[in-house]
Amino acid sequence: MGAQQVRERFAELYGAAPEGVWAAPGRVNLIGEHTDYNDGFVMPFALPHQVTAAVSRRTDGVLRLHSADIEGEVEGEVVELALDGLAPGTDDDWTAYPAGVVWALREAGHPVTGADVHLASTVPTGAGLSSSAALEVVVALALDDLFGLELPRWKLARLCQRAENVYVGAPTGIMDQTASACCEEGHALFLDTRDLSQRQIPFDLAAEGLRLLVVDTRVKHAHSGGEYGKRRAGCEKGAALLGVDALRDVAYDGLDAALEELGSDEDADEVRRLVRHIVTENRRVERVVELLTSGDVRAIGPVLTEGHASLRDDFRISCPELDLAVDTALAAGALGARMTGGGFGGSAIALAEASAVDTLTKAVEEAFAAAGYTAPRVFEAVPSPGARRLG
Ligand code: GAF
Repeated sequence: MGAQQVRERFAELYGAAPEGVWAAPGRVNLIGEHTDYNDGFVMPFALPHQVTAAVSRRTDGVLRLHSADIEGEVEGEVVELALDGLAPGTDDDWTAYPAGVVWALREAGHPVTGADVHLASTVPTGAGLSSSAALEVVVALALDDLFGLELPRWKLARLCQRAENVYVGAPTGIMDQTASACCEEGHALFLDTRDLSQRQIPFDLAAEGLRLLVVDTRVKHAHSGGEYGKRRAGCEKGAALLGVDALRDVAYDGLDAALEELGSDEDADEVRRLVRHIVTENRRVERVVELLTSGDVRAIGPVLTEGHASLRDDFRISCPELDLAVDTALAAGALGARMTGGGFGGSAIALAEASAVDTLTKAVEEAFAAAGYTAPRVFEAVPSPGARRLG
C-alpha cells in the first residue's frame, strides 16, 4: 500500500492531511524458534510486506482508529476510544493491538494525549509472519516521533511486547517486535533475547543466486490459543527442574547430562523434548551465524531442515500442511526448508537456487491440490528495511 494512498484515505476519513506516514514490516524467522522466551537466540529478517500508518496527534484524550484492509475484516467505521478507558482485555479485535500500544506507552509514563490513525496492511494475517507485531510497531514509532519521546528501538519493541502480552493477552516473546523495529535491508538480525544485543548479518541471497520462498499454508494460527502458552510453561518447568534461570543456560555440551537429570519416566518425556529443542535450536542459530559470516550461505540449508525436524518431533508444533510444504520443497530440490514462526499453521520457508524456484513452487502447489488442502500462497522473501518514517 503506497504512502500516498494511505495519506489520502486519512484525509478523507479525518478531514485533514496526517502529520506523517510510517511503515513497519512483518518478518520471516530464518532460525531460532521458540527460543525468545527462553532467553535464547533468534535470527529473523524483515519482509517487504508491511503495515503503513497515517497518524496525527490529538490533545483531547481520544484515540480514533481505522483500518483499510485487515485481512478477513470488512473495512469498518472509524473506532473511537477514550484513552482513560483503555484497559487490558477490553478489546477483542484488531483494535486491541494499536490501543494496547497507546495503553503501554501511557502506563510507562509517556505523555501520549490522543491520535487519529489510519492503517493499511500487506502482511498476511495468521500466517506466522508477524502481522500483529508490525501493527504494534508502526503505531509505537509514529507516536514516538509525534510526541517527541525519542525511545530507542529496543524499548519501543519492549513496549509493543507488553501491549501484546498484557493488553491483548498473548504470552509471546520479544522476537517479532524487535524484528519489525530493528531489521535492516539485506540483513538478518542476530538477536540475543537475554540482553537484546544485536548484530546485523549480511544476507544477500540474490548475490549468491539463491532465493528464499515463503509458503503460506493458509492454516491460520493464533498465539492467544493454549498450545503456545503450554510450550512456554513446559520450557519454564524444564528450567526450574534443572535449576537454571532459563533454558538458555543449558549448554549444548551439557545437554545429555541435563536430559538424564530430568529422568526417564513418561511425565518427564515432554519436558525432555522441549529442553532438547531449545538447546539444539540455540546451537543451530549460532551455526547459521557462523556459516553466513564465513560466506557459506548454501550450507545453512541442512541446518534449517534439522530445525524443522526438531520443531515437528520434539517441540511438536508443526501440522500436516507445514510438513507437506517442507517435504515437497526438499524433494523438489530446496537446499533446506522449515516451518517459521509460532507454528500450528502459518508458513514454511525454503532456501533454493534461483533456477529451482518455478519447479519448487509448482511442486508445492500440486502437492497441496493432491492432498485436498487450500491452495498455498507462495512468494519470495527479500530481506527488507525495518520500521521507518515514509513522509
Ligand atoms: C511467535 C511469537 F510471537 C514469538 O515471540 C516467538 O516465540 C515465535 O512465535 C516462535 O519463535 O511469533
